[in-house]
Amino acid sequence: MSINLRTVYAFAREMYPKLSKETIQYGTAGFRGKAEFLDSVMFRMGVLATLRSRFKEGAVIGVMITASHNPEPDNGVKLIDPKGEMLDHSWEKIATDLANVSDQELEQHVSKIIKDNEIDINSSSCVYVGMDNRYHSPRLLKAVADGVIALKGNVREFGIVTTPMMHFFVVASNTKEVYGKPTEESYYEKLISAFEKLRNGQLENGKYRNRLIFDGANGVGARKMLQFIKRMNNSLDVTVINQGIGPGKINEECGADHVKVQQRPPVCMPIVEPFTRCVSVDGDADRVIYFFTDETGQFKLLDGDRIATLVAGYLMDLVQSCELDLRLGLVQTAYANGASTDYIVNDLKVPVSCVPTGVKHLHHKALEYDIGVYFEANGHGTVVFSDSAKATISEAAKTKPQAQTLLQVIDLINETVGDAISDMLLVETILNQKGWDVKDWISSYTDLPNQQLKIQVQDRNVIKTTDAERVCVKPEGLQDEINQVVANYKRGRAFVRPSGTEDVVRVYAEASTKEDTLQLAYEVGRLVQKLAGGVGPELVNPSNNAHL
Ligand code: NG1
Ligand code: ZN
Repeated sequence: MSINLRTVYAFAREMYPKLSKETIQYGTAGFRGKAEFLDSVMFRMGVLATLRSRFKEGAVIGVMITASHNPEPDNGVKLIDPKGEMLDHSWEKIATDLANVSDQELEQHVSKIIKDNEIDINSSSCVYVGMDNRYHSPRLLKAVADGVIALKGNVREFGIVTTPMMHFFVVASNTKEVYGKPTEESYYEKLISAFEKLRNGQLENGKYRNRLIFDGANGVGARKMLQFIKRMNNSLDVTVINQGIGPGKINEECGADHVKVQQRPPVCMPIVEPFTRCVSVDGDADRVIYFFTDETGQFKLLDGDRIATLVAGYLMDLVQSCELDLRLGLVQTAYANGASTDYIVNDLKVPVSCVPTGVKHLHHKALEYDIGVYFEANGHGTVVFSDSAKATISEAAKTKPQAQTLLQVIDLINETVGDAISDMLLVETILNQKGWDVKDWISSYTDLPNQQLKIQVQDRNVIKTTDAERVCVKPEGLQDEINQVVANYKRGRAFVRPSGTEDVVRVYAEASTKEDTLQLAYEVGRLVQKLAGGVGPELVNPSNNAHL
């Protein structure tokens, strides 16, 4: 095989010219932005994925085209490393530089990446590409594929899939199919078979009912949930809403992010009995949250923290009942509700760590435990089991039925990344086994009221943080002012950080009452506007006082 890097330049110039001069960054979950400016980025990520595959001696690298929970006009791309992890941090800068060089510099730049990383450009490579159901995704997928072809790499297209399915396919292939086959059918088969074994024909138990509303966010999750339902032997009674076949747009007034941040149900909710379990996933189905309304019609949220505590408590019980010596730990971010952290430490007595936002950070930390449970409050998370934990559990399963259950639970979990549908099936399994309804689940602890704000600033990168984003070190003085404000509120906590997926600074606040929380978020938001170059409209004071 002889590869001429001129081809890369020719492709780029003729088909994927770089239209935007604005710098684009590989952020919390890859590149994101308005779809019309992403063609050149996608082409270059096809090139990069091929180089990465060659760097990894021909292992499969995944490319997922999605903007997850962002609005419909946005799209994005993230790379998946051979073990199913997000692209290694050391290559994020390479990705950012490659996405930003001019078309004229491209050939030389690719040649430099090859040289710096000692890549054998003539070796074999394989890239898997998948996309969400945004209308611009097929065009962008072709750009990625052309990037691979420009370097004479092998590309396999999976069409419309969820993000976690892509991670599954990559791991399946790189483990020589020990994890499953890299096909959609094998993915369904693995999860459904584990779920149905764990149910063992018991559809209802105690206060657990089999019925569920599933909000698909008009995204990929809706389509794939319908596929699950077709293949399941009525083991769950699921009604899918926001299926993405009507006029509704992806994530608009629906989906996990909307429900979590707005703290209200999605559009198109049918009338259901109070306390019916409802689930919302995001546009690419890697996040899941639960919600319900009580007998007075009040909306109640069961977010990623709730799922994490439910799962950790359940796994802890199983491990203890099998008398296994395994270290179980839980990983959260600063967005975790303070009440959930207290509950984990004081009641569950499970070690907990806090890491910066972004599942790559959570995943890495979770790998330090034998059994690592990680969830972002927004519902993105999973459980990872070390190889030695798996071996210990397999050994115990020869004599202990609880260890057999644990093995089936491992099969039900998509360990490669947060997977909304797999997580949901796990929650359903746990609630069924415990005989719990949502009232039982929510009563384990009481969430502190919390509020998030998005603040527009001139340049969000003026904000620098430390201590898992809980402390802001720049602009100077901002943290001191935040501390002074927070001190006025009972159980008050607040922090600010630049978003890695949107051009905003995020503010998080919690306190003992809803009113205090809104006021605290407002006051911190105003501080960001004042000290970090706010450009947006003035925030509205929730207590309707004059400006602070
Ligand atoms: P940013 O925009 O960096 O806050 C958001 C989520 C992350 C993660 C990424 C990737 C919040 C507060 N932030 O990141 O947790 O899920 O998107 O999708 O929910
Ligand atoms: Zn997502």
